[in-house]
Amino acid sequence: MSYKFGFVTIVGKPNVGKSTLMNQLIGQKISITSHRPQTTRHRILGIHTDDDKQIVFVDTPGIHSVAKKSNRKTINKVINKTAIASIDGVDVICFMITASGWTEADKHVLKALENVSLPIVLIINKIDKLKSINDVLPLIAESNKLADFADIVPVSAVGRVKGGNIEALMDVITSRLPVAEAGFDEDQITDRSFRFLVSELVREQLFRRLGDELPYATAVEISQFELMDGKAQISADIWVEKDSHKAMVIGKRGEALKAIGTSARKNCESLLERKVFLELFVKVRSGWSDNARDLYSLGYDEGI
Ligand SMILES: Nc1nc2c(ncn2[C@@H]2O[C@H](COP(=O)(O)OP(=O)(O)OP(=O)(O)O)[C@@H](O)[C@H]2O)c(=O)[nH]1
Ligand SMILES: [Mg+2]
Repeated sequence: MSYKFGFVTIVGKPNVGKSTLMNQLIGQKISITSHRPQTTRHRILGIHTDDDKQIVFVDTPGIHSVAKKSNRKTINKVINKTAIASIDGVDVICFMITASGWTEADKHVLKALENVSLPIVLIINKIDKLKSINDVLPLIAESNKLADFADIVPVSAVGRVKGGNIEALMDVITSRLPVAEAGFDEDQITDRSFRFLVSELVREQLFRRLGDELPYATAVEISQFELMDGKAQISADIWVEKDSHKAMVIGKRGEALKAIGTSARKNCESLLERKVFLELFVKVRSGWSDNARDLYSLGYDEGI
C-alpha cells in the first residue's frame, strides 16, 4: 500500500474542543485545554505517525468575531490571524462544531472558509452530551444544507462515547491525503520545544484555576530552563497587567499560586519524564496584551 502524508488544520469557534481532539488523535497531551473559550493562543502541530501514514494536525486558536467590543484588543486580532493563516498549504480542513447545534459564531467561521477550495470535513464534537446518539441526525441534515462538506463525522473528543469515533475520523482524513513519504521523523510529535510546552502547561493552570477575565490578561515567559539527568530546573514569569491582578494570581497566603505551581509541575513531570523543580514569579507589565512589541517578545509573533 502507498504511504500517505499530509497536513490537516483544525478550525472552529473557541471552546468547541479542537485541542482536546488533537491530543486524542496524537495520543499525548501537547495542546492545552480548558473550559474557557480562547485557551489556545498559538498554532501548534501534533504529528501522528504509523505504518501507513503520517498526519500533521494543526491546532489553531478559536476564531471569534473581532466586532465584539471585548475582542478588539491587539492580541485577539493576532489570534484570529494565526487561525486563518493556518489554512495555507494544508490538504484537509477539519471544521469543528458541537452537537448542541449551529450558532452564529460557527456560521462566522464557515463564512471565513467560503472561498477555500480544500476538502472540509465537518466534525460534530461532544456527542457524549446527547441523550441518544440518534439526536445528531437532524444536525447532520441541517449541516448538509449549509455547505458541501467532504464528510461529516460526529465524535466525542474526550472519548466518553465508546470508541468516540476517533478511528472513523482518522480513516476519513487519511482517504483525503496525498500519497507521499513522511515529512517528519517517526518519533517527532510536535514542532514546539519542551520550553514552549512547559510555558503552556503553566498557562493552562492559569486558565483552569483563575476566575473571570483574569486568565486573559496573563502571559507566561520561561526565564530558566535546565534539563539534567533525571531532573529539570525551571523558572517562569507570569506576566499580569496590574498590581491587583498580581495579588489575585498569588492569592491569600500564596495559595492560588501554590496550587497553580503544583498542578503545572505534575504535568511538566509527565511531559519531561523526570523530576521537575518549578519556580513561578508574578510580574506586572501594564498593557502587554494591547502592545504589538510586548506581544512579539512574549512569543505572539505569527500573526503580526
Ligand atoms: N463533554 C465533552 N466535553 C468536551 C469534549 N471535547 C472537549 N470538551 C471540553 O470542552 C472544553 C474546551 O475544550 P478545548 O479543547 O480547550 O477547546 P478548543 O476548541 O481548543 O478551545 P480554544 O482553544 O479556546 O479555541 C474543555 O473543557 C474540554 O474538556 C467532548 O467530546 N465532550
Ligand atoms: Mg484550543
